[in-house]
Order: sequence, then C-alpha cells, then structure tokens
Amino acid sequence: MNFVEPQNHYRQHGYFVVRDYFDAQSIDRLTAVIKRFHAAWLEVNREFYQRQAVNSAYLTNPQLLNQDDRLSLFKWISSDQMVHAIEGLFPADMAFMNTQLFFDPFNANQKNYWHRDPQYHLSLEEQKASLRNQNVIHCRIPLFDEPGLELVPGTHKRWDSETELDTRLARNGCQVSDQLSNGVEIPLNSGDLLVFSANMIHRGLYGLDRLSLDILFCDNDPTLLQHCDPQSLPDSTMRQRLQNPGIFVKPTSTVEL
Ligand SMILES: O=C(O)CCC(=O)C(=O)O
Repeated sequence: MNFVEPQNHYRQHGYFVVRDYFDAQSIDRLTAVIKRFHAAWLEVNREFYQRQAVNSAYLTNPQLLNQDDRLSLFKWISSDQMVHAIEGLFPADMAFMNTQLFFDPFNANQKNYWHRDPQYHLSLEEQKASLRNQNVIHCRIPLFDEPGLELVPGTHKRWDSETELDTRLARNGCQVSDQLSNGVEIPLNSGDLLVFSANMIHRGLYGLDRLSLDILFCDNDPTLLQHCDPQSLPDSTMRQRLQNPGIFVKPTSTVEL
C-alpha cells in the first residue's frame, strides 16, 4: 500500500485511518495473545481496574506474558506492515516506545477525558515546544468494533484555544469530559489502523466492551526513549526473528541487549 496520501493527511490533521488494514486471521491471533495478557493483568490489578483504570501498559514486559506470546507481539510491532505505515512520518530514525491496552472502565458512568499525552510529565511551555520538536505516534489496533477516539484535528501543530486549555486542565468551570465543538469522532472496526499524534488533543470513546492495542513509536531520541522500559524490548535471540529489529532501541542508560 502507498502511504503518501494518508501520511499527508497526518501532517495536516494529526491522524489517518486505514480501513481493513489487517486481515481477520492476524487479528484473531493477536487477540488471543492480548486476552491472555489482559486476564493476567486483571488478576494483579483488580482493585485499580475497579477504581478507575481504562488502560494497562508494558504488554511486552516478561512479567505477564510467556516468551512465545512476547515474540508474537514483537513480530507484530516490528512487522514491515506496521513500520511501512508510519516510518515516513519521522524526520530521522523511528523507535519503539511502549504498548498500551485500552478497555472500558468498570464503572459505566466514568467519564472520558480530553488530553495531550505529554501534559502528564511536561509543563505547559514544554508541551508547546514539543509540538515543534517531538514526534510520538500512536498506532491503534482495535481488536473488536468500537466507538474509537475523538480527536481535535490540527492540534498536533497548534496550541490550545482558551476553551480547549480550560477543558483539558479542568479549570475555570470546565470539566475534562466537556464537549469540544471541533472534536471529530473516529469510530473503528476490527482490522482498521488508526495512526494519530500523541501531541494532539484527544479522548477515548468508551463502549462496546472495547479492547484496543496502542503501539507507540517515537523519534530515536534519548529524551523520549527515557519513557521506554528496557524490559519491554526483545533480547538478541528474539531480534534475529524480527523483520525490523532496529526499531527496538535501548534507552541510553541501560546495558547492551
Ligand atoms: O482510548 C482511550 O481511552 C484514550 C486513548 C488515549 O488517550 C491514548 O491512546 O493516548
């Protein structure tokens, strides 16, 4: 598939969708692995899940999945099909950053929340700067049909309006779940791929007992890779079985893989 048009859409709006990008058999195989992870995660995180969780992370770490399942995930993450879809969006080398699994909240009344991903570890000034010089990209793979995400197009490149900032920071009488008039809902089906910028203003849409794997990629930049857990990377034996092992870059402070 040629990604020139989708990637141009991303550059302008901050996201693109490819419908039916993955075949049903591959999704079924992936779903089996993810369900094993999710069941194991729920065992150890039941209280957190019942309190507020809408996602887990670090699926490729060795704690909850066996080596065969980890290898399946590494193959998926570093496949030509995945890498080809997004590598043109990075000015230089891309790297694997993390995985997250999104599901519905235990409490059906729990509301979703507008945010930019970096707002939880960067100041407002740093967030502004990150719009210019940091690329973190989510690849969302819904395992089942789901309501998807709501995105504010263009916010990967521009700063918030007053209303947007008040909303995602829940200030001046606004709530993080308030409607934003310029949000665009992107419903997703199993087999689709949604690529979107972590920098843009977005929120999840809950429902349909969703289970969605997000693979995060970033610039090969030590500042961003400090968020990559070295345990989430494949070892040298596994790397030999991957199509693009070079995307797994160890954070600079860790030992040789
Ligand atoms: O799906 C969700 O609940 C939120 C998704 C999200 O915030 C993200 O992928 O960064």
